[in-house]
Amino acid sequence: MASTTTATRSSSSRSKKLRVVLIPFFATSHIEPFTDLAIRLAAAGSPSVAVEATVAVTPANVSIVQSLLERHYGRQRDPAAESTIPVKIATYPFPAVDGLPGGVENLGRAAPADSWRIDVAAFSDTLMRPVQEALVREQAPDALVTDVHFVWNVRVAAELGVPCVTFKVVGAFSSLAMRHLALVADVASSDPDVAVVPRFPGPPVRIPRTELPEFLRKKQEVDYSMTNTFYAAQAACFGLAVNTSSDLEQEYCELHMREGYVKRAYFIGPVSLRPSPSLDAVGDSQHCIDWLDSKPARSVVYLCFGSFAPVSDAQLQELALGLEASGESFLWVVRSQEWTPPEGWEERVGDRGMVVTAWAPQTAILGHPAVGAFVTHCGWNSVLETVAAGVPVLTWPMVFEQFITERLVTDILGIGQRLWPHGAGIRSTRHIENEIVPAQAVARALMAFMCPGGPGDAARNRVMRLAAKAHAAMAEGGSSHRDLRRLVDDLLEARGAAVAGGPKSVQG
Ligand SMILES: *[C@@H]1O[C@H](CO)[C@@H](O)[C@H](O)[C@H]1NC(C)=O
Ligand SMILES: CC(=O)N[C@H]1CO[C@H](CO)[C@@H](O)[C@@H]1O
Repeated sequence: MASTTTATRSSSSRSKKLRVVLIPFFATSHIEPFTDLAIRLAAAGSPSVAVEATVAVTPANVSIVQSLLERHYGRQRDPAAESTIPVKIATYPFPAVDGLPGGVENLGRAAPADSWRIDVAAFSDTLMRPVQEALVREQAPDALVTDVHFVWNVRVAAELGVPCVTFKVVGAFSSLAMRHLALVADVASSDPDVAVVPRFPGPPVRIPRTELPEFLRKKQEVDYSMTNTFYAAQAACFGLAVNTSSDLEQEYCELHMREGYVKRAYFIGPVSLRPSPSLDAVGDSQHCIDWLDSKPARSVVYLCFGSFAPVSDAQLQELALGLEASGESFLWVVRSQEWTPPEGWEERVGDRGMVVTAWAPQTAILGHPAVGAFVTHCGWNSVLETVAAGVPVLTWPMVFEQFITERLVTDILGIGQRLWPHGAGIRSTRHIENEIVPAQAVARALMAFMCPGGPGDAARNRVMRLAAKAHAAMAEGGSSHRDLRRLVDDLLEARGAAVAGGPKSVQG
């Protein structure tokens, strides 16, 4: 009986519903923000128009979406209750990729030597388009939100006559710096080993070539027609949404529209102001918080290098010794299951340090008064989270665009410092080129940063001001809140236009 009622209700209210399908790239750092966007779009619906969002993933990654939904809506045991949740999950098959074992569908799961295969698959029209297109046609949504990799979705959406929005999980500064480095002739740099981001607002951004993402390091060899296709797709689609706020990256946000890179732009970050999830008191999580509770305010250094960060055992060793030598208290998230600390280290460090090898509740940790600094790889999600929490950072970038984001954090926003100073040694996006940061350098950087009245305090003042702005942007009437509403309104209007005029003719 209950199910009949539900079915009738949903078919009769079809016209009053905005159905959005969201398709993230195969990495946890993309799947989570996409899921969060789905939740926020659903919440932005009104009594007259319900928004139903479906996150489309491959089977092996369903659990990532599922656990976020459970954290947000609570665990639903009863299927009838589950059907009332406005965010759904749809799956499509991950194609067979040469060299990847079956079931490996996530950057964090692939062996380091294989992760490029996931990237190649994601950009492949022949591998990916058929499975995603079939899914989109079957779902027949009113709007599509796609990750930047899947350029064909813009065309698929046009064929269906629905708007397609690109959602970027990396901030405006880094993504535009990469765009300019790829496509604008680099004339400013006199040093062949250092790139200067061309035609960029703000102070000059200089980056040693070893610190650039792989596709930019190969500038000589790479065929940029692919990159052009990529940006052409962004220009052709309905609009661009970015997980940032105009307060945080104003000049760079404005550049999108000023340069005509996109038709519409929505800056909807930085973080969701949802009540922080009740820690499901699973051992480690609660244990971290209890341990932090026992420490004085701003006395603990928190270290975490994200869900995909290849750190060698030799580096972990130096880091451990550096933490020991610094005398500071620390909470350290180590992803490697195999690594064991140096002989006698745990005893010597005692209660001053805590090592977590499982998932750590980062938002709750950053929000804890005992945390005084964050040693971060500058992944965009971590940057947003530390800004929202008002915690200053020591930067230790590793891969992708993280070295670029570091410049925003240290040189533009001034909310932290490099852990390993400029000129101290070679840092690289290629694992094998990286020099090992020695223990003494780690100890020295932590002690200087944590010293009262030192650079850490100055950075804290700035990040606390940004935190206040971030919260204001997300609150009712703030810029990010308004942008999210505008996105929903624009999609509704586009749907209205499509219904009135029939599917748009396909261009190009
Ligand atoms: C934006 O990033 C923050 C920080 O990681 C994350 O909590 C939030 O879910 C993201 N929001 C969206 C809509 O992507
Ligand atoms: C099989 C596979 O790749 N699944 C992964 C999806 O992502 C989560 C989070 O990184 C992994 O735990 C799964 O193993």
